[in-house]
Amino acid sequence: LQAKKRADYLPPAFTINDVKMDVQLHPTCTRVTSEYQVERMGNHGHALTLDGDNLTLREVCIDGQPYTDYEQTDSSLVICNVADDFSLKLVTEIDPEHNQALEGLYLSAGTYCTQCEAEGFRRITYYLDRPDVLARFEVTLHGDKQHYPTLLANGNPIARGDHDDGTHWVTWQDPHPKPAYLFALVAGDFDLLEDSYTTTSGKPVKLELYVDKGKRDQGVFALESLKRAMKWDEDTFGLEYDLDIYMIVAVDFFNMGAMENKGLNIFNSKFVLADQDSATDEDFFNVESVIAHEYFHNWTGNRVTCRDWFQLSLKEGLTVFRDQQFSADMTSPLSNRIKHVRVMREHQFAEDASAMSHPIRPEEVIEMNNFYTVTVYDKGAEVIRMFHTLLGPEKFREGMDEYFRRHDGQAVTCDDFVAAMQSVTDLNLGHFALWYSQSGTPVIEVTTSYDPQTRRMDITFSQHTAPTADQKDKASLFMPVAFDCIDSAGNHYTDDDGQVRDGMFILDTAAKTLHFSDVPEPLIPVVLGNFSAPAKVENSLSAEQLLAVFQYANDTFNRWDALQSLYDWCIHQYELENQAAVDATIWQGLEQVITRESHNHELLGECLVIPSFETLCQSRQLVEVAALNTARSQFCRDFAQRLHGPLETLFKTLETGPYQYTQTAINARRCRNVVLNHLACAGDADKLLNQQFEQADNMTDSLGALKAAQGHSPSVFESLMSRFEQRWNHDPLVLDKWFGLHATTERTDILSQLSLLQQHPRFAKGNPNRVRAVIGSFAFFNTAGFHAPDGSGYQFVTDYLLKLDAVNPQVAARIVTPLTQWHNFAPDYQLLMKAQLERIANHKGLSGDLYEKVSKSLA
Ligand code: BAL
Ligand code: ZN
Repeated sequence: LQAKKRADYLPPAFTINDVKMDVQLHPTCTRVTSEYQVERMGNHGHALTLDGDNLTLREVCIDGQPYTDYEQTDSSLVICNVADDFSLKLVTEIDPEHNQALEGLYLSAGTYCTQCEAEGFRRITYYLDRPDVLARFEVTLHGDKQHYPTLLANGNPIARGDHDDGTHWVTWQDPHPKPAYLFALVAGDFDLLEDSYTTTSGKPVKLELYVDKGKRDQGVFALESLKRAMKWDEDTFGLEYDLDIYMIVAVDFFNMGAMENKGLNIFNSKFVLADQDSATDEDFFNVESVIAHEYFHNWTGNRVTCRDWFQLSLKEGLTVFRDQQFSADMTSPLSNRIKHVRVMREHQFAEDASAMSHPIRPEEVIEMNNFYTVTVYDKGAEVIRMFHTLLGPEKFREGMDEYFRRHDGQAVTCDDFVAAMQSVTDLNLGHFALWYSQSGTPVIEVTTSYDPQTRRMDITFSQHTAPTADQKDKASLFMPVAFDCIDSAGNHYTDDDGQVRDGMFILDTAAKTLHFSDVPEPLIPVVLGNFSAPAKVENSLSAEQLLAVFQYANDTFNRWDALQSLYDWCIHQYELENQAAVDATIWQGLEQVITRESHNHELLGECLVIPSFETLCQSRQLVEVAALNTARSQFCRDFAQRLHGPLETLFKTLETGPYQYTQTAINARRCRNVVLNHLACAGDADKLLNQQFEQADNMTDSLGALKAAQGHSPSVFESLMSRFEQRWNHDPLVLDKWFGLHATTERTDILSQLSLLQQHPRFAKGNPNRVRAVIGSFAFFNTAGFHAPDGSGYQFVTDYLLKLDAVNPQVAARIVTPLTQWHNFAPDYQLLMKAQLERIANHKGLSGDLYEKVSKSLA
C-alpha cells in the first residue's frame, strides 16, 4: 500500500463542470447513470482516469456514442483518446444492502443514505473523486413510493412525478458547484419536522428535519439549535445560508457524527435525537454543537473547500473553532473551555506522543479516513484559536471576511487561509505558520530565580518539542502565552520590560525571561491562562502555591487548572507510597475550596473532578498501569472521606428542582452528580443513589446515579442497571449508555461480560454506535480490563477488531487507537500490546485503514 504525499500534489488533468445523475434505487442492484461534461485542463495528452471502487460497469458512451477504448482496474476507469471537451455517460451498478463499510450508498435500517467524505463517491459511480474538482449536480432519484415516500438530494427540488409501476421520482438541482464528497442522497419513510428561518437580509429558508417514525418530539431541540446556529453565524461572521432549503436527516448506522453535505446534512441519530427523558445535558450540548458544526461548514468547508485532503484542517480546525465559540456563547465559556482542553490532554497529547503523530496538516497518508483525528480537528481548532488570540476578535473577523472574499467558490489550502489572515495584520505570521507543519506537543518549562537581597525575580520560559515518530527535528514555535504573576497574598505583579501586554506575552524563541523588581517574596507564575496555546506546562509549584493560584489568579481556567495540577501531584505521592506528603494543610485547603465556592456550581462542578487516568498518563512516562490506577483510586477514596462533611453539606444545597435545560440548572446538576460520585466513593451512599435514580425526572440524574454506583456500590449498580435496561430496551440509542457503563466497569470477569453484551438482542455488530458503546468504551476507558496484566484485554480487542475489519475498517481503525499508544506504558505492557499489534499486522486481507495505523505503530 502506497502512501500519498502532500508534496506530490498535481492539479487535475481534467475537470468535470456539470453532472447529471439518474439513480434507480434497488437494495442489491442500484443502477446509476451519470453524465458528465468533461474538460481537459492544460496542454497534455493524458487519458482520463476516473476513480471507482466496488462498481459494476455496464455502459460507457462519449458524446452519445458507445465507447470501448477504456481500461478498468480495481480502483479506476481509464478512458483513452478523449477530446478536450466531451460528454461522458456511464452506467454502473452497486449493492447498497451489502455495503457494511457504510461508505458510498448503503442501507441504514431500511433507509438509503450516503457517506461520501472522504472518498465514498467513487463507490457510487466512476468520477474525479477529489475535492478540487467542483461541479454542478442535477440528480434524479427513482424509488418505490410506498417504502420510500421521501427522496432527497442536494440543493432544491425542481421536478417530481410518478411512474406506472408504483415507483416515483424527484429531481434535485444544486446550483452551487461542489466536490463529490459533498454529494448526498436519502430515500426513506420518515417523520418530518418543518420550520422556517428568515436570514438577516430577508431571505426565507425552509428547514426540514427527518427522523425515524415516532421520534418527532426528540427532534425539536435539534431544529431549535439549527436556528440558533444560523443566527449566530450571521451575527458573528456575517454569514447567511445560501439555498432555499436546509435539510437534516437522522440515520442509525453512521460511521461519523454527522456530515455536512450541501443542503442535506446526514447525521448519526445520536447527534439529533434528544429529550429530557432520554438525553443527558451533555447529549443536548453535543446535539447543539454538532448541528452547529455541520451548519457552519456551509461556509467553512462547502463554499470554500479543501484543495486536497492534506488540507483537511482548513475546514475542520476552523469549523471546530467556530462551533466551540458558538457553544461558549450559548452555554458558558468556562465549562466549554475545560471540556475542550480535557479532549486535548486526554486524546490529542496521546496521539502526538504515539506512532500516529502528525501535524495538523499531514504530510503523508495511506487511508484518508485515518486522518479525521483529534490532531486535525481539535489541535487544528487550537491553532485557529491562537490566530483569534493574536489578532483579536475584530481583526480575526476582518481576516475571515478577506478569506471569503478571496476564495468563495474555490478549493484552497491552509497557506491561503494564513495569507488571508496575514493581509489584515502587521504581525508576521510566517513563524506562527509552523504550527501547520510541526507535529508534537510543545512543553513550556518555567523556572524561577529570586534574590532576596536585591528583591529581584526572574522567570524564564523555555520551550522544547520532543522528536515525534514522524519528525525528528523540531523548531521553536510561536506561542501566545497568557500570563499572570501573584504573590502568596494574591497581589499581582507586572514585569519590568512590559513584555506582558494585556495578560499575554509571545514565546517565539527557545527561551525568554521576564524580570520583576522590588518584589517582597518569590512570586508565583500563573501560565497559559485559558489554555492559550496547545502546550504542556512544567511549572513546579508547591501544593501551597497551587492553592494560592486557585484563590487569587485572574483567569478562571488557571484556577481550575491549579487544582488539576494539585490532584496530579497528590496522586503522584500515592504512587510513591508517600501519602503522608498530602498533609492536613492540603486537605484544609481543599475544604476551603468547597466551602468558599459553594455558590459557584459551575466552577466547583469542574474543580471537584479528579483528572482521568488518561490525562494522568500524559504527565507520566512508561506508565505502570495498575500502580497508577490504584494510586488514583486511593486518592479518590481519601478525597471523598476526608472531605465528606463539606461534600455532604454541598450536596444538600444542590436541590435542582424540576428539569430545565438552562445553564444555571445544568451547572447545579453537574456539580450535584460530581459530588454524588464522591459520596458514593466514601461508602454508605446506597440510599442516596437509589433515591436519586428513583426520583430523577431526567437522564442526567439517572445516569449520574448509575455512574456513581458503578465503581463504588456493585449491588446498587446491578439493580439500577437492570431497571434501566427494562425501561430503555426499546431504544438502542439510550441503551448505548447502558452498554457503555457495563463495558467500563472494572471487574475481574469483564471479558465474559463483554461476550454477554454482544449477545444482547439490541447489540448489532453492523451498527457503529453499538460497537463503539461496547468495544470502544472498553478499549478506551476500562483501564483495569483493557490493561489486564495477562494481556487478555488486548487480546479480546484484537480478536474483535480482526473480525470487524472485514466489515467496517473505518470503525476498526478507530478502536485500535489505544493499542497503538503502547509507547507510553511500562515495558511489560508494551510487550503484550505489541504482540497483539503483530497479530493484526500479520492478518491476511487487512484493510488499508488498519494496516496504516498498525504498521506505523510497529515501525
Ligand atoms: N466532514 C466530516 C464530518 C464533520 O467533521 O463535520
Ligand atoms: Zn467537520
